[in-house]
Amino acid sequence: MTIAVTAFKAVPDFAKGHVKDLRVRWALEEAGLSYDARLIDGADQASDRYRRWQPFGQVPAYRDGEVELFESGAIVLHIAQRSDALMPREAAARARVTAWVIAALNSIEPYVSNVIDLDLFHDGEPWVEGRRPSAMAMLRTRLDALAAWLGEKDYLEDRFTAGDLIMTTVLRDLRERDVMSAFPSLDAYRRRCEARPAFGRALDAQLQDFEDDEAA
Ligand SMILES: N[C@@H](CCC(=O)N[C@@H](CS)C(=O)NCC(=O)O)C(=O)O
Repeated sequence: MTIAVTAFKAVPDFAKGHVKDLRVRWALEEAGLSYDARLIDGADQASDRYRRWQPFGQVPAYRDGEVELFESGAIVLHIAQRSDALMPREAAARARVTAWVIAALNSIEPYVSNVIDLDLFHDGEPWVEGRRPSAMAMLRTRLDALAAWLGEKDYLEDRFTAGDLIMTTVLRDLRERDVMSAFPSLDAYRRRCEARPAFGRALDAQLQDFEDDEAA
């Protein structure tokens, strides 16, 4: 059975290249697995049929011959468990990949999202001025710790894994915001991971689907 991944037909420009199906597309590209992108719109999101696949109506959802899944982290871990390209074979090393996937989603992403939320969705609202300094301070604390862990290493562990894949997608959501200039090693890490050919193919595929929809 061909692997299916859901993605949006259309999004605002600021979201292009940042929609979370990118994580799954990237993992599949690293693993050398082909897939069909199932493009959905608002009506699909709200439908009972789609909610049975993705309870929150979000993208991505994923299906292969074995499982039906939602949550990008769970999907990427599922793919990683089947691919040496994303996870080593040794049990202790595999457990650490899981830890880094969860760290990216649970210990870094909420603080990135707080700042993105203020800048993209509440820009100019009067309360933002009071909230932004503490959101930035918390984000910087987490990025400091991440940079300290990374040190001189190329990757979070001793090779590229699904943990780096998810962490990169979290960090790139900061886009070129000033905060990243204070963390040159993290910025270089993000760029190193984004330079992987599999990332390029995944990004191109997401952007191409939006272009095709606009041309239709
Ligand atoms: N925790 C979910 C989050 C998925 C998510 O936020 N998807 C966004 C697109 S990047 C979405 O579908 N937004 C529309 C909505 O929430 O209704 C995951 O990682 O899969």
